[in-house]
Amino acid sequence: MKYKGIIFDLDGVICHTDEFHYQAWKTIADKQGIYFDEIINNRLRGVSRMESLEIILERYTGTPLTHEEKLQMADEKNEVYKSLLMQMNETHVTKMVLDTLKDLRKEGIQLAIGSSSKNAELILKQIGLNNFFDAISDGNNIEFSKPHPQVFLLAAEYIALPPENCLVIEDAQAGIEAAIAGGFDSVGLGDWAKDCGETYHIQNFDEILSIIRRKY
Ligand code: B16
Ligand code: MG
Repeated sequence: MKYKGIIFDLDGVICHTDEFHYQAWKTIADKQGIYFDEIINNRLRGVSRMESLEIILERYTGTPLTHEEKLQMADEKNEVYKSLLMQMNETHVTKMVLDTLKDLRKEGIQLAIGSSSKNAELILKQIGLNNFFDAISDGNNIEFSKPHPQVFLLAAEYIALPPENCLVIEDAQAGIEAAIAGGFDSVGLGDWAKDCGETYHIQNFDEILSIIRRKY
């Protein structure tokens, strides 16, 4: 098999937290009187927290904010977001995702997480997958976030495989770009990671199995 390891993005691939991100950013934006909607929220997929804030601030018209004020807004958003994450539990992972992960494990594939989120460990704990993956590379161990490839390169290093033997699964354009920049083949899952250079495109998570089992 060509792929000996799979690096999964977390938000939008293993589980869905975009609604929580939206609600948390909306709380902050409303407080500051900044226009924010679901369309702008779609631009935040896979993008780091501070870069997300900069996208939201494109609509800000008040006096220029200092770096400290921006950090405070991002911290405030994160507190709201973390309290929303408390609603998550095992039911936030679909049976299809769980069954596919178990089947991939049976195939002897190394399974890693490559997420921009600094809350990846908390999310994995909430959904009951904190002890499942062989390695976790997330927003806490990187200097540069997607579309920079660092998070995936570190994940590959953690599972001791070169990029050419790993497959990256992503739901966002920034993630596909990061995979390409790191020399990884990639799978775009769903409508937000389509026609952006992905090696394969799928609509359902279990289609990963047929890609992995393909003869090259
Ligand atoms: P946090 P992923 C990303 O996770 C989210 O898609 C993105 O919307 C979020 O801004 C980013 O994590 C940072 O998250 O504020 O929790 O550190 O898709 O790379 O798993
Ligand atoms: Mg994602």
